Amino acid sequence: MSQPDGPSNTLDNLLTESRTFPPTAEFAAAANATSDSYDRAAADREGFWAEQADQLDWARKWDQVLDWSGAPFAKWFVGGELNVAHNCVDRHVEAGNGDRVAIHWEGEPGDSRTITYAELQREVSRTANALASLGVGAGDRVAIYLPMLPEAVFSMLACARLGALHSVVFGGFSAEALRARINDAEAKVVITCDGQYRRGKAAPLKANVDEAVQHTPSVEHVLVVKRTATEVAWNERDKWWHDVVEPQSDQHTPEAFDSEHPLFILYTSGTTGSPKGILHTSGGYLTQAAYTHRTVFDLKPGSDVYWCTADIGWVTGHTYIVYGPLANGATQVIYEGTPNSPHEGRHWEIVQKYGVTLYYTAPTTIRTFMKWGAEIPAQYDLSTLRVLGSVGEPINPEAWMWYRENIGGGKTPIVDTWWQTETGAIMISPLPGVTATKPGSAQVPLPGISAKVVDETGEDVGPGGGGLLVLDKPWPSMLRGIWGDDQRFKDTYWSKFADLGYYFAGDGAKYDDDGDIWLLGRVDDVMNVSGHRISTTEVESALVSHPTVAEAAVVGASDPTTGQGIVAFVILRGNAADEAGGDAALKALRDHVSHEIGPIAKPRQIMVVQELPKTRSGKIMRRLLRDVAENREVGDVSTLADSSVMDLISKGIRKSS
Ligand code: 6R9
Repeated sequence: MSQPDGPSNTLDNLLTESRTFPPTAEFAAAANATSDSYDRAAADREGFWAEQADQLDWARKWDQVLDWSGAPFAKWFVGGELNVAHNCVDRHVEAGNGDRVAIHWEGEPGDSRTITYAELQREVSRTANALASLGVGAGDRVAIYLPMLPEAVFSMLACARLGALHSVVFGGFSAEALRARINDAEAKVVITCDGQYRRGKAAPLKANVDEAVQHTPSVEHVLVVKRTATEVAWNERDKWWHDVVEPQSDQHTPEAFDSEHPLFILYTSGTTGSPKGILHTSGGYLTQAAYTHRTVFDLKPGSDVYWCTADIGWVTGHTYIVYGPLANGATQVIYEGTPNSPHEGRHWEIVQKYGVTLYYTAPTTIRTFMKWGAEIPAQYDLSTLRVLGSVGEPINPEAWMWYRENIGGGKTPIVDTWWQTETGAIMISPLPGVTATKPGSAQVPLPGISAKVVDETGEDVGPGGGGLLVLDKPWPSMLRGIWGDDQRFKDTYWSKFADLGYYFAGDGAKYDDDGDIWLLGRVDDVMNVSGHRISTTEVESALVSHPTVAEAAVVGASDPTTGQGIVAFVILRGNAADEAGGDAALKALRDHVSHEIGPIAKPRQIMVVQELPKTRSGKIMRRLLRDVAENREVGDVSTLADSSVMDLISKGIRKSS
C-alpha cells in the first residue's frame, strides 16, 4: 500500500453533520427491519444467518452454518444443496405468483416488455436448454457481454440453473478488456448482441467481440442477440440467439448444487494491472443478497415496484437487479439506456409510468440530476417513492439532502449502502424504519455483520477516530477467492492484518462522535470514477502501451460530478515530445486509453511533463501529483529523490495551461 490516496481531506468538514431524520411512526410500524435484530444477530451470528437462509428453498438442508477452519476460504451452509435459479424463478411460480410481474423492461428508444415470473421461468428454461445444447455444463464459464436487455438476465439465470459460472463483462469495456477477461476465466461461450442503444444512437457491440475472440482459444460459440439490427460480420462460431434459444423447450428441470458451488466470477480493478476475478458461490451469497434486499429496501413483494439503475456489468446489477430482487419475488424496472435519453426527465418519467416505490442509484447520477436542475423532477409525479438508496462512493451531504428533498419529497428514508464486489452484498447501511438517517454517513454494519475502523496495528480507533475499514468476522456473501490465484486473494485482502484475521477493504473511514461510520474513499491506488473502480496502474499501462509515451502516472482528482476524474501525467519519448503536447496528440492518447480499457477510463486531462516525482525507492508519489491536479499547494516533498522535480512540474503546468 502506498500513501493514503482517498479524498479524505475533502470530506473532513462533513463530519460535523448533525442533521438526523428519524423514521416516521407509520413507516416504522410497517417496516421489515426491526431494531432487535442487531442484538439477536450479535448474540448468535450463525443462528441469525441460518434464519435468513431458511427463507430460501433448499433441496438438502445444511449440516453446519459456517466452516471457517480453512480461513480465509469460508464455507457457508456446509452440506446444503440448492439451485439459485429455482430460488429466483420457479419457486415463485410454484407458490402461485406466476402472474406477478418480475420485470418491467424499458428500452431506450421507448419500446418496452413486461415479463411475469411464469414467463421468466419459460425464458430462463429455454436459455438453459440452449446453453446445454452448446455444451455448457456445471463448472463451465460463460462470458456475458450485453447491455441492459432481458436476455442478460435470462443468460445469468440460465447459467445458475446449469451450475455454470457467468462472467459478465460491462458493455462499455473494450475488446482488449473483454479478451483478457475471457481468457482469464477460459470461457466456453460468449453471449453478446449486434449493437446497443446509447444516447439515442445504435452503437455496434459485436464488433468488439469479433476483435476479442481472435485470441481466445477457449471460446467455442458466440451467441448473438439481435437488438439494433446493426450490420455484423459473421464468423463460423457465431449463432443468433433467435435461432438457438427460441426453438428450445420452455421446460427445464434445475439440478440442486452444493451450497459452495461457484455461481459467478466478476472482474474488478485492484492495485496492480490485471483485474481480479472475484469468485462468489451459491448458498451464502443468495442468503445475504435476499436478506439485505428485503430489509435495506423494505421490500414488500406484492406491492412494491423496485428500480436499481446500475448496469448488470457491475456487482450492484448482479446482487440488486438479478439475485436479491428475484430471490425475493420482487417486481422491478430494468431500463436499457442513459438518464438523458431522449430528455433529462427520463428517469422520473419511468418512475411515474410504473409507480416506482424503491429507487437505488449512485451519487454521481444524483449530482448529475442536481446539475440538470430540480425543476426537471418537479414536473413528474414521484409520490409513489418511499425508499431511496445510494451506492458506489461516498455521498456528500449536499447531494443527500437534494435527493431527499427533490426526489423523496422531503420524506423518504435514504439508505447509503456501503459494500464491494468482494463483499457480494450490502454490509454497512441504515435500515429504513429503524435508523435515524444522517446525510453522508453509511452509519452502522447490518445485523449479522461486523466492521470496525482500526489503526495500522488493527486497534479500534473508537468514536471520533479515523483509520482503515476492516471486516473482522466472516459473512455469508463474502468472496471465496480470486479466480485462479489463491495467493493474490490472501495477499490482497488478508495480509495487512494477518494476525488478527481481518479482511482489509481498502477504504479509509472515520467514526463520528455517535459511533456512526463515514467512508472516506480508497486508501490504495484505486480510483472511483462515477462509482466505477479503475486502478491507476491499469490506466498507466494503457498509456505506456502507446508508442509516444515513455512513462505515465495517473491520479484520481476530485471532481464535482463523477467523484473523481482521471488525470494523467505523461513523459513523452524523445522525438514525440517535440511534436506532441498539441491537442491532437493528447486526444490520440485519450482515445488510446479508451480503446485499451473502455470509455470510462478515458483521462479527463493529460499533462505532459519532463519528470515524475519519485521516492528514493522509485515509487511514484501520486499524492503530490494529486495536489497539482487539484490546484493545491504541493505538500511535503522531503521523501522525493529529487525535490526540485515538483517545481519543474508545477511551473511546466502553469506555463502550458
Ligand atoms: C458496490 C460497489 C467498491 C468501492 C468501495 C468504496 C466505494 C461503494 C460506497 C462506497 C462510500 C458507499 N463505495 N459504496 N464508498 N459509501 N455507500 O460499488 O462495489 O464497484 O466493488 O466498489 O466503492 O470505495 O471499496 P465496487
